[in-house]
Amino acid sequence: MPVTGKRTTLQDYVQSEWQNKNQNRGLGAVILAIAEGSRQVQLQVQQAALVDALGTTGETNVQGEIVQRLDEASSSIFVKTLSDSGQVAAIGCEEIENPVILEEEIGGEFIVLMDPLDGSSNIDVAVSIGSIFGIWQKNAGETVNNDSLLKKGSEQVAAAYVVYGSSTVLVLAAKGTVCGFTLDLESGSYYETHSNIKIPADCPYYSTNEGNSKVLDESTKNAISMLRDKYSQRYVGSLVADFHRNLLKGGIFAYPADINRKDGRLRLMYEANPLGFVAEQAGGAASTGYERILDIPPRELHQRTPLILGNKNVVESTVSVISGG
Ligand code: FDP
Repeated sequence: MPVTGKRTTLQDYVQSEWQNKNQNRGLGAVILAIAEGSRQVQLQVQQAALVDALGTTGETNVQGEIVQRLDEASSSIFVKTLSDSGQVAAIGCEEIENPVILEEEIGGEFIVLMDPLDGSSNIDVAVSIGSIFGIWQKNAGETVNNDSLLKKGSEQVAAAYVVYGSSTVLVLAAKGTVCGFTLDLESGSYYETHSNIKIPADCPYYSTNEGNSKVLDESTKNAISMLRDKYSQRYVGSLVADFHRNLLKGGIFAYPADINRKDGRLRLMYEANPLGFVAEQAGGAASTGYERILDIPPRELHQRTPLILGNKNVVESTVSVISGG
C-alpha cells in the first residue's frame, strides 16, 4: 500500500535539522546509519525462523548472559553501518566487552552506545523487541580512548530506539523534541508518523516483573503495591517495547533493585541512559529510586542500574515511596 498524505521522510527531517547546520552536522549521518542498520535488522528478525537464524550461539556475553544468534548479527550490522557513516569515533555495545574505537581510521566526532537487540528472551517467540542507542559528542580536541565512553547520560546529544513490533518504529530524541518514524517496508524508508511526542499526563499502565515481588525490600514492595492498586499492568518483558507503549499511552516502567541485585538488572549505558533521555525530552523522568539516571557518573561500560522510568509525576511518587521520602 502506498504511503498516504504528505509525510516527511527521516532523511528529509535529518537534513533540515542537522545536515545544513554547523552544530552537530555529522549527527544526521549517525541517525541515518542507525536507520539503515535497523532496516537490515528488521529483515533478519522477520526472516529468522526461515533462514535458521534463531537460537543461541552457544556463548555467553560480558554480562554472563546467553548470546542469541540475532544479538550477534544485529551487533555486527550496527557496528558496520555506524562505522561506514564516517562520523563515529567509538562504539560501545552491550554484546561486546571492549569499545570499538574508530577514531584513528575515521576521525569521527560521535560516541554511540547501544543495545543492538533488546528483549533477547522474546526473540524466538515473535514478540516485540528493539534496538537502543545513546549518542554523545566527543569533547573538543579529545583523543578518544575507552574512558571517553564513560560520560553522564545528561551529556547525550541525542538518543534513539527502534521497536520491531507489529510495525517497525524509530523514535528519535534530541534537545526538546521527540519524533517517531514508521518504516515503509516497500520503499525501505522511514516516514514521520508521530511528531512532538509528549508522555500523556494520565498514567493508565505500570510495567514491572511481578514475579520479583518476593525479593524486594519493604519500601520497594510498598511502591509496587501502590502502582498495582492504581494502574493496570502491561509487561511485554522487552524494555524497549514496554517503554514505547508507556511513552505513547502514558505509563511507568519499574525494574527496581532487589535484595539479590542491589545494582538492579538493566544496563545504565545501553538502556537506562538513552531511554531516560528520551523520557525527559518527552516530559517524563528516569530514576534509580534514589537519584536521576542522567546524573549518574558511570564507573564502567557494562554497569547495571535500577530503573524507574516514564510519567514524571508517577516516577516521583514511586521514588518517594522507595526512598522512604
Ligand atoms: P532481555 O534479558 O530479554 O534482553 O535487557 C534486558 C531485558 O530483556 C529487558 O529488555 C527486559 O525489560 C528485562 O530484561 C526483562 O527482565 P525479566 O525477564 O527479569 O523480567
